[in-house]
Amino acid sequence: MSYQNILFEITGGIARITLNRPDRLNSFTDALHADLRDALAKVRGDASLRALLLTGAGRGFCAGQDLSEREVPEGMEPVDIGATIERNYKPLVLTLQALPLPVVCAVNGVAAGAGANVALACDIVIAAKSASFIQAFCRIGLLPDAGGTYFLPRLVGMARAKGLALTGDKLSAEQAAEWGLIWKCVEDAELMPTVEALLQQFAAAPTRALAGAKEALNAAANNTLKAQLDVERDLQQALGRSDDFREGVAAFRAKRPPKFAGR
Ligand code: T3D
Repeated sequence: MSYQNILFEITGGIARITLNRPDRLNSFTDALHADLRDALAKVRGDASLRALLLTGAGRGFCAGQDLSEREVPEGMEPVDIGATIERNYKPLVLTLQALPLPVVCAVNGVAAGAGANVALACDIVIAAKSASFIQAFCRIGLLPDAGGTYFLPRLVGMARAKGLALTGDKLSAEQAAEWGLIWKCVEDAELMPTVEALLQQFAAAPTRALAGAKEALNAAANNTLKAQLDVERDLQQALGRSDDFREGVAAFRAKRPPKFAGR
């Protein structure tokens, strides 16, 4: 599957998307968003998939919006960025959150602006030690978007969220892992082997159970305990009828490793 701005491949039940504008640190253009939208629609439509990887080509993960698309010549009206957020960033973040499989983000280098927050919209974020996270918005007169004001306080608490958003300071990958912003920080050379091992683990996992856990945890952000117990009951009820649950119990009873089909 060939695109101008991303690499996209599917092998062994795993979809892999690589943002591919390395000379511009994989910043988002309208064209890149269109490629991503198309690839993610394919992922959504393929029930055989067990995991998705998002990463970047070259030395950066993603530097957010390509600012060359936002320069306003004297006397011209600025781009309506409410409209571009509605068209591009909002559906991207909502799609990553709603996909019924684990989305792993391998942050291979700097993640700035919407690039940082799209990473945070993924389920498991693993960063190379040399990577960093920058809420760069305040440096150019904007506020964190692409879900930044939602994810940051939930992940690291309000004090750190405000510190990051109001200073635009660079946060190292190591500090991000210590703060709980991301799952893990690993040596640069270990990034792709670590991510690949996790993708293989997910490809053999009970995919519906992982999707259920993801859905329930995402719902918990805004639920009361009672509502959340209802969410767990309903999702678990469906999982109780799945082939993978039957197999999991049978394998446990037979003292053998389970062989999950992902349904
Ligand atoms: O607009 C809407 O629709 C609303 C949504 C907004 C979402 C947003 O993301 S707003 C925030 C946009 N992003 C930024 O403000 C970050 C801009 N980039 C940087 O601050 C720095 O590039 C980094 C801190 C990320 C990395 O710095 P460094 O020193 O490692 O690299 P560099 O030299 O600055 O960048 C390398 C090249 O990429 C360079 O081009 P050149 O000089 O080699 O020709 C640079 O201009 C280009 N580049 C980096 N980021 C962007 C970019 N070009 C266009 N847009 C970028 N965002």
